[in-house]
Amino acid sequence: LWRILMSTRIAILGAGPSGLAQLRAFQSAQAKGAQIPEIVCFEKQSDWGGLWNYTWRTGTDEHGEPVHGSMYRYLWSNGPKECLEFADYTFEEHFGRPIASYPPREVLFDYIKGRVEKAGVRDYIRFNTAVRNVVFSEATQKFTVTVQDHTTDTIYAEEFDYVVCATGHFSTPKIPSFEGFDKFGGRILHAHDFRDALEFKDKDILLVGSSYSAEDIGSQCYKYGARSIISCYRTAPMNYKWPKNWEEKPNLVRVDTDTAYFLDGSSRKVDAIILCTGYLHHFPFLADDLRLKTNNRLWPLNLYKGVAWEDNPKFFYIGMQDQWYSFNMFDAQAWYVRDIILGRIELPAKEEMKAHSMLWREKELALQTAEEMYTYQGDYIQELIDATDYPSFDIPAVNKTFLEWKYHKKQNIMTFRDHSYRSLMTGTMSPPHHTPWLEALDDSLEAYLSDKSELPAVKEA
Ligand code: FAD
Ligand code: NA7
Repeated sequence: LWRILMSTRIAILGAGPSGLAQLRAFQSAQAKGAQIPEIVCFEKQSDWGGLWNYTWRTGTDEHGEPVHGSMYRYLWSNGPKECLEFADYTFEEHFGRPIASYPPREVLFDYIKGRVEKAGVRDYIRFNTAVRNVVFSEATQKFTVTVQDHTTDTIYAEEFDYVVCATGHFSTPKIPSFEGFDKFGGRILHAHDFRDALEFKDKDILLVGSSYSAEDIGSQCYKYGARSIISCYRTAPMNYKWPKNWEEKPNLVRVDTDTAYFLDGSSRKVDAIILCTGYLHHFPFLADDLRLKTNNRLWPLNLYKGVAWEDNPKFFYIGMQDQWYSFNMFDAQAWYVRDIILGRIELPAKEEMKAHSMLWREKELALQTAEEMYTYQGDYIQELIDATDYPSFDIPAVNKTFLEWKYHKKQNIMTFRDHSYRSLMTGTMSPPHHTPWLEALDDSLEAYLSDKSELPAVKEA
């Protein structure tokens, strides 16, 4: 077995949180004395961290690649950090003390990097290297992975026994069109290309969509001084208690040069339209028989245990589900994939895998409330971590934290980030942040970690 493993090669596609989880999973087995196969991780950007690695760029990058980044300036965690904490590397370990519950992007980026720097896995990654093509040969039972190295501007191919696709699915925008878009005088952009809320200061903006991007980009624009905001929904309104200058309407029907018309017959002048209409699972570099085709949901089909490609279970996906849980779910998946590859977990026959997946799909179809949805994802994670040595953590308690988070959002969508929660890994209660989110305009790591409030000092009488 040892010899087989030593000559085995694994390709990991992408060095975002999911790909990094896969690297850390193998390194952790190695640290405990296991022999691990040869690993190559291909990352098209020049640094790791995936979406958390902020870029000002939109459209195409300096090499002509589609820009991966969908994150924007002033982005703060949209859920409590206590729900995404790594079970093997806590926030307290990283920052040396407890910190508040909703860190801005740069702080989470720092945390993600801290674990993999400690694990020493950077050398496995070939940066500036975009995956162009992945095919499997029945004859050799190997994958050929073709990549373009932008540093040397060369295209080359290598063979691998296993491939783990961790390229994310919140990067290729889903862009619907509406009547009159070709005549609208203002800017029309997708959330993927939104970068700085200050662009919309003193503007009247329209957001299409009613999920996380609409909620958060709208909140950003409100915070940084948009004059008015309309968000519109196709299926269901978000139904938060919005500030006075934010109105929620049924879906957009059409626009003309400066006005948007809605399903309820109303209309409003708007300066810009931001399509918060979600993303496509997009894998143009995969052969058709390896390509996951799904919408954004909790249980995409053809993935046994949410990770193993049932038609060819030497091919894996990490992080392809819609995400309530994020970082620790990618971990649970990565440890599970690692153990399949190391021969510690045996896969059942294809029919059995399919039947197991269908049970999860049926349960998914019955889900109605948010509470049922994150509990479902928690149950899934529990099933995975029960099978590996990933440190177990209190999933029912994480679910309870999600419930509190939901409640705080319902209470006040502009203040939910001022709340604190207890770490389920260390038991420590998070301190409150020094400045209410709505007043905290500086989102840098330094500002967040300092003790200094951004509120003007109150003069003593
Ligand atoms: P990604 O982070 O997308 O990383 C994928 C990596 O693959 C990237 O580095 C990319 O460059 C690389 N790649 C892609 N294609 C190729 C290729 N062809 N060749 C080589 N490399 C390639 N989650 C939270 O938990 N909390 C939040 O607050 C939160 N906010 C979010 C806000 C926004 C705007 C978005 C879009 C997502 C947010 N998320 C949040 C969810 C986010 O999906 C996860 O946190 C996490 O980034 C997913 O990790 P990933 O590794 O699966 O994908
Ligand atoms: P989501 O969560 O996939 O949501 C997409 C939203 O876009 C959802 O409200 C959809 O409405 C709406 N949508 C899609 N197509 C249309 C059209 N044609 N018309 C109107 N509305 C439409 O994507 P997000 O970008 O919000 O969130 C992605 C991640 O980013 C998330 O995990 C966060 O962590 C950050 P529907 O309900 O389908 O009718």
